Parts: sequence; structure tokens; C-alpha cells
Amino acid sequence: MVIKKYIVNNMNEALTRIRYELGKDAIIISQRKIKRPGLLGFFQKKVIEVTAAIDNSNKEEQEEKKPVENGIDILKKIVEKNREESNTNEKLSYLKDDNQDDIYKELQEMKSMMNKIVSNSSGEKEEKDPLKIKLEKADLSDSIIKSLMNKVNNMEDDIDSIEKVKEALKDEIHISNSSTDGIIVLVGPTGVGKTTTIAKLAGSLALVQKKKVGLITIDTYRIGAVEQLKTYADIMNIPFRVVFTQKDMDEALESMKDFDTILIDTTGRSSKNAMQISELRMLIDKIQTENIHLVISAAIKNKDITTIVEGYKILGFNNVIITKLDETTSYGSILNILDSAKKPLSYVTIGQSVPDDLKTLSKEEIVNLILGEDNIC
Ligand SMILES: Nc1nc2c(ncn2[C@@H]2O[C@H](COP(=O)(O)OP(=O)(O)OP(=O)(O)O)[C@@H](O)[C@H]2O)c(=O)[nH]1
Ligand SMILES: [Mg+2]
Repeated sequence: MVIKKYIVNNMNEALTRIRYELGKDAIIISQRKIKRPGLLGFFQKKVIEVTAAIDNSNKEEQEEKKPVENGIDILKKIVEKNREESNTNEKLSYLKDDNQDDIYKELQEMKSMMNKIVSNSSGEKEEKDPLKIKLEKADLSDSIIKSLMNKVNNMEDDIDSIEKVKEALKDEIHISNSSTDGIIVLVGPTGVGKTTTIAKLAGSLALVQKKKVGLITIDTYRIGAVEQLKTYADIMNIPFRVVFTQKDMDEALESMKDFDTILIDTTGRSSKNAMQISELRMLIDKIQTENIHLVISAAIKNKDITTIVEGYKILGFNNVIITKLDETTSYGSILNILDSAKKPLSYVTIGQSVPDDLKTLSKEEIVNLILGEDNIC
């Protein structure tokens, strides 16, 4: 740190010299009106003594230090230097000088800034509850963390805190017990994995459990969406129908009425587009089923969950499928989604392989994932 004094006639001259000699990052520490030094100066007009400083300490050292420490160090040095050079009364008098308002203001701002830095840095040092840190690491939403911590704090003291949080988490997780018999409809935003999940379900039911399965796709919206599911249907040798209108739907359902399971795929709609969702509603409204699953990706941002859940509510989904668990390393989104949807979890998917990457999870497994005691891969 370099601290330099300038005797100048006006502030313009001071700023020009400071910038030239110390550079643009230099700061003005003080200024005061004085008589020019020396005997002659006593008879002349007052001049200004400006003290400026630049922190040019070793760059590497600066990088190693936290910005907060740098700020505090600079402040300390400035205070020490000022203490050496002039007494407090003198400083107050120059600060109150009419011409010095700006400088005074600047110093006040600097002081309040430094206070903020100091109070922040002491805040950081406050010890955080390790349990809370664990929950934050899982990317659980703030409101869920708050409610979990409240529950934990109100529990009997004779159990371990990690066991308490496990209990509290389990209370929040609901697993679906929906059957795979009858009609199953998948709805949800574009690209979340609806068609792949339908193929996984079809594969597991038809090929592994040897059930009689039919596939229907509602494609009022996207050309080409049909091909993907048709390919799976062909490979698995499963009857497949495309539905555009209510009449098509009635016919398709009639043709599959003695099947164990009918899986209905829908094309992704933006949850913000109420029109597109209403169109879909007309086609699935008349289907008698308790098995409408909202499909959401685990990689979703917290703030988008509500928009999607609200957007799809009119379709009356009663289960949630969470996909792409293999694409995330923190599993708090499972609980964030379930909490927002207020519906139980039926399946999760953990990769692109059909049908292997479709799973059901128990409450314990989800808790272990959220707390980082287990992972998907
Ligand atoms: N990593 C990973 N990828 C997945 C998973 N499920 C689906 N995908 C991939 O996600 C992409 C989109 O999957 P689709 O099944 O076409 O998604 P969709 O919801 O039917 O999309 P739309 O029909 O456009 O609404 C594909 O590349 C899938 O292979 C999963 O569990 N993990
Ligand atoms: Mg699809």
C-alpha cells in the first residue's frame, strides 16, 4: 500500500496528479486546507493538502486473501496512517469545511460500506447447524428446510438428530400405490421423458410381466411424435393407435377394452399455454382412470416447479413420475416436486435404457438419496 500527500491549489489538480501517479484505483483518504509550508507560505493564500492511497500489495497474496480481509486490512492501514498524521480535532474541522461536503459524504459511504463488510464477515463466522447444511446441499427449497428444522427441533431429545431428520423427511414423502391395470395416462412438459417412460412401462408390463398391453398416443400437436412410440410398439409387438379426436379416442379404447393395461402418451405442452392444455383436457377428461401421472424431470429449477404443477392441475393428475434422476447429483428436487404437486410418487426413471431404467423407490431410499447417503449410479 502506498500513501502519498499532495499540496495542491485545487481538487482538480489533486485528482489529475493522483490519477497520473497512483492510478485510477487510488482513493482519497483526507484533504484539508493548510498554509503553504515554509515562512513565506504564512503570507500566501491557503492550499489543500490531499492524502491519497493505493493498495498495490502483491497480487498473488491478494488473491489468496478473501476480499473481506483485503477491505478490512485497507481500512486498518488508513486509520493507522491518519492517526499518526493529524489529531482528531483537525480532521473534524476539515471535514466540516463547506468545500469538503463531497469528500465527507464519500468517507461516510466508505465507512458504512466497511461496516457492512465487517458485519457480513462476522455473520459468516456464525456456526451453522450441520443438519441445515446437509438439507441445503440437497437443494431442498427454503420453505421445506424451515418446516423440517421446526419438526426436528420439536422432537423428543432421546434420538440422534440425523434420525430425527430422516423421520421428518419420511413424513413428507408419499409413495403411490396405484395399480398398473387399466388406463394409464402420462402428461407433462416437453422433453421430460414421457414417451420413453411409456416405452419402459410397456416393456416391463408386456415383456416381463406378460400382460396384454396397448399403446395410444394423443398427437394433436406435434408431427413426428408418433414415430417414436410406434417404433417401440413395433419392436415389442404391441398394438398401437394414434388419436386426434374424441371419436378416435373412443374407438381406440373400445378396440383395447379387454387389455390389461392401456398406456396413453401425450405430446409435451408448455405449462404456460393454457390453450394447449385445455385441448388435451378435452381428450382425457372422459377417460375413466385414477392413473394420470404428471411427468417432471428431477433436473428442474425450484422456481419452475410451481408453474408446471399449476399449469397441469386442470388435467387432474393423481400421481407424479420424476425422470432423469441420473442427471442430477442432489435429490432435494424429488421432495420439492412432491410437496408442490401434493400427489404421491409412482415411478422414477434413472436413464435412457428401455425398460430397465424405470424404478419405484421406497421412502427410505428417497431419504438416503436426499441426505447424500446413497446415489443413483
Ligand atoms: N438421462 C436420461 N435421459 C432420459 C430419461 N428419460 C428420458 N430421457 C431422454 O430424454 C429425451 C426426451 O425424452 P422423450 O421421452 O422423448 O420426452 P417426451 O416427454 O416424450 O418429450 P415430448 O414428446 O417432446 O413432450 C430423450 O433423449 C430420452 O432418451 C432418463 O431417465 N434419464
Ligand atoms: Mg413424447
